[in-house]
Amino acid sequence: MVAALKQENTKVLTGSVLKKVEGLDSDKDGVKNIDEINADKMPGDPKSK
Ligand SMILES: [Ca+2]
Repeated sequence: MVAALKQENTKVLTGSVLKKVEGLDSDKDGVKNIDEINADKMPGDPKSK
């Protein structure tokens, strides 16, 4: 997430930043970020999926 924000040169969570990270599994719990977001879970917390 932080890398994607730097890449976009912004600290604002834009749609394009979300698009870049939604296919990733930031917390490595086996569930993609987009699936965690849609399920109202936290993509940065491996205990939340
Ligand atoms: Ca995850």
